[in-house]
Amino acid sequence: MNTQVSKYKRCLCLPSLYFTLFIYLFSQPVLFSFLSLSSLAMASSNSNEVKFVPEEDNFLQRHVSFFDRNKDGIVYPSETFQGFRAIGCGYALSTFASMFINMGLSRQTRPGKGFSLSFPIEVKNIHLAKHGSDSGVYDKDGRFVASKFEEIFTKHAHTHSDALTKEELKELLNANKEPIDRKGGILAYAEWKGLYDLCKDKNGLLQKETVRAVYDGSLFEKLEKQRANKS
Ligand SMILES: [Ca+2]
Repeated sequence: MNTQVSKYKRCLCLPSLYFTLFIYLFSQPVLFSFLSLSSLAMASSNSNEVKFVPEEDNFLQRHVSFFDRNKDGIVYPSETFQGFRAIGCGYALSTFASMFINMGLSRQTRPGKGFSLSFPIEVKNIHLAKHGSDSGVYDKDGRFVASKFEEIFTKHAHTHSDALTKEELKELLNANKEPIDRKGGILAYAEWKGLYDLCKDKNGLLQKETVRAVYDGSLFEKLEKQRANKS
């Protein structure tokens, strides 16, 4: 697991990825400055409110709650940034992720509410941002479906029972792809491809325990503790 974690962190430093991120960020300096200041103010103003506790069996809420740094149930861009920094990501990747994730998910998690330039993500509604063509490991409410998780490996882990090769991952994606759901298919591909590239071990295998740790967010907590112990 430690080897996989080290690999994960090394991969976050890919020069080409940083170059792409910098190009994007330099094209949006005014917007990002505004977002950062407004979301920092919002996160700070909520620091004394009742703490939000994700449901124990709701892995999707637990996954997202890692980034809710003040545990008020809302993830602002500044908190997403802090979360990525906490697990060892660089400034550029953390900045890009905070904008991309919050701008992409905010509206769906706030049903019936108006557009907000602070781009808050409501953790309790994160299941509303789920997309199609996924593995079904998160149910419609975001709860972990153990049988679906096991099914990933019983159906597609042909070479090793507790890990996926690159080809087996392609097989999984093709099996999950819904015919008329192009958007969901692209998102699923991006998520699994990113997970594989970042977390595969030295033999090119995506280990079962790593995949599970991503689903419940415990991989993030492990990375944060490892980073804190080193400093
Ligand atoms: Ca928060």
